[in-house]
Amino acid sequence: MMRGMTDCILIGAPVDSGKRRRGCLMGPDAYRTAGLAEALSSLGHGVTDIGNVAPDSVEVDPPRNAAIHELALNVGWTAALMRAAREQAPKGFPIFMGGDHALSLGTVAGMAAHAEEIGRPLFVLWLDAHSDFHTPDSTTSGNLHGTPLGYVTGREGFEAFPDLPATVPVERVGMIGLRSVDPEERAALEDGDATLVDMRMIDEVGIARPLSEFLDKVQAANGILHVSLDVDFLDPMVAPAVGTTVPGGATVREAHLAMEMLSDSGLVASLDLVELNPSLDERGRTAALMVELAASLMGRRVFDRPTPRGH
Ligand code: 4U7
Ligand code: MN
Ligand code: MN
Ligand code: MN
Repeated sequence: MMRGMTDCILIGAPVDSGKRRRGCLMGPDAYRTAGLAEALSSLGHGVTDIGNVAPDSVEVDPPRNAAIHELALNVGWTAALMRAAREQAPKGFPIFMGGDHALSLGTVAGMAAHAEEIGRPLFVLWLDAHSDFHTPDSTTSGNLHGTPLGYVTGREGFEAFPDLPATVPVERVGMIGLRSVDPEERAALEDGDATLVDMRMIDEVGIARPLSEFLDKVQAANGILHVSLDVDFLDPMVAPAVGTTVPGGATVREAHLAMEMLSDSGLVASLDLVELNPSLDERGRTAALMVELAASLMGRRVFDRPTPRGH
């Protein structure tokens, strides 16, 4: 799916409604400035930047949970991005330039619809400090960037949002990098069969083994994989441009290895780059690192060498 030349479709998703701290709306232009398109075309890929998506304007009933922030705007983004993903996925490899993680309510739902249309199961890899498995009823912060996996896996409480064309059963979700999981999320995850890889596991066995086990599952099911990369997957020392910093994150080396293995797998069909807040960056270093990681995922290599077996 990704070896060789790919038609990359860059889609700006300047979603800033998934949390209270503003700034992620500048993300798409920060990726453009950091040279995402050029990095991909230098690898031999075709690149089309279709510009930014705008949210639908919708009206909603007041939420049951009074803490919820910007419900209508998030619903509008979800509808618009679901449509964009579904339209673009048949034409190439969509890269959604966020925007906060609320954008993934739409992109993953749209990719799930696309996967169903081509008759293959969609798997989702969530590279994030957080599990983002809340529902609008369970979130205490009221920030909907903490809910996309709750939505796409079909948890209850999303009546205000568009009906899902296809759900992603939780056993097709892998979360890697976990170090901040709220009690309600943990209880709900313990009932399901998601692949859960916390930082302790990465410290104990490395990132390669659990990732390759998850990729084996995708391969065995003839699935396609959507990757959602939250800046806070990375350690805040190397990726400061994020509102929700959690210490003890992935290193540059772990993140690069993950990207290279994903590239080798040939299973990845689409990518979200989320939570970059350029107003918190230091001389563009986080945007530059995210571009480097995207390039590795799309085939950049020092030498071509697969991961040794047994890892
Ligand atoms: B992100 C949180 F309470 N769980 O619900 C919440 F810890 O997209 C954080 O991963 C959510 O950055 C983080 O607000 C969402 C919190
Ligand atoms: Mn997230
Ligand atoms: Mn996060
Ligand atoms: Mn975050």
